[in-house]
Amino acid sequence: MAKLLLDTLKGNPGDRVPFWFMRQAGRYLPEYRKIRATQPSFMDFCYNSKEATEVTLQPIRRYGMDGAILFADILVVPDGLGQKVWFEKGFGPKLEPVNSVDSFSKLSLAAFHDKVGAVYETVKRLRSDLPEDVTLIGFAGAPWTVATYMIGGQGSKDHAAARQLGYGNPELFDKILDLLVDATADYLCAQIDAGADVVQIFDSWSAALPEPMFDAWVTEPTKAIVDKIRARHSDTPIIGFPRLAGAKLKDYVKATGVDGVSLDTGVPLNWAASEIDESICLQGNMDPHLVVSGGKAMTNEALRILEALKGRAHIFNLGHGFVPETPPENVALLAETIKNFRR
Ligand code: 1CP
Repeated sequence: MAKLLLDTLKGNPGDRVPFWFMRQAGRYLPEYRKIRATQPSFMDFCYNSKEATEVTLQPIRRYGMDGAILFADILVVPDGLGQKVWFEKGFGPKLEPVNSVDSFSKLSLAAFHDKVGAVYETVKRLRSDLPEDVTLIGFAGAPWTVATYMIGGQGSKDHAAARQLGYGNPELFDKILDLLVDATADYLCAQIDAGADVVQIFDSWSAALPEPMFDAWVTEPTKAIVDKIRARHSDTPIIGFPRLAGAKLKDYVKATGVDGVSLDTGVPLNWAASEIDESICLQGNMDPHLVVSGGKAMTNEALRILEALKGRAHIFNLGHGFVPETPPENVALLAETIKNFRR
């Protein structure tokens, strides 16, 4: 059976614009919160294949998205490398920082696939449980974004610890990025082997890096991952998401060789449509906060986005993930609006 989202990424769009939403599985859904409450910790939840499969399917049952994104987290990769990772209630992720030769020396690829194997099992289950026309999206964080957590030991606004290590100890910093390139490429290839149709690489914190650092820390590691995946799975489309990259987006797309690019909310669509090669599928880019208020303001904005990219290969999505306070009925109205639009 045809998969509209996968076909659109491969350059064969249909008469409807396919859609999925970042964080479509998550706290805005009561059925997600119910399962979340039964899990001892967030990392345990990511490695519980049965429940991870269930929460991946929940939004598809409600809204009929064209794509299902695997439920897991970008911090599964450092965990697989042997770094201690945990989530604190009301705070977010915490990691034992990797910021010295000594702490780096404890990381290794040796046990990686064993440690994260439950994620591959989730992908296999999804492959058999998903409706045949739904595209299964695997994902990982890009090395720079994952490194900001690994080095800082937690989320931060300015990623000071990672930037300062990158400037102050480039040798160690490059070793961290190189290890992440290898681990992430292997991890994504294993998701494809298990049944993922498409993979997305999230570089959520690529904003405001100086140009040479953006090239070295964002673009080059992503290109290395794309090349490694292509060598083993030449047919699997790859979506890049260099969030808030601004004008650097254009060169990122060219240099990395991604098949699709996810646009954050601030990217002007006319600019993207004219500056990014037509062979590249554009994904995005509704403001997730507009789905909190909903109504005509939301549906008009959805139609503006759909019209602006009419004629292009386009996957409708948000510019970033749903926030927890999103009313589920607004998501239903948004999904209907997109499904009823003809390109
Ligand atoms: O307890 C909970 O339910 C916590 C909420 C949550 C969820 C639902 C977290 C914690 N992670 C996830 C799942 C998740 N994370 C998915 C699953 C699929 C889906 O989109 O439905 C994906 C793709 C991610 C990716 C992810 N995790 C990113 C990249 C995308 C983005 O949002 O920018 C990042 C940065 C993370 C780190 C993360 N995970 C969770 C938190 C609270 C954070 C920290 C965010 C921060 O530093 O501000």
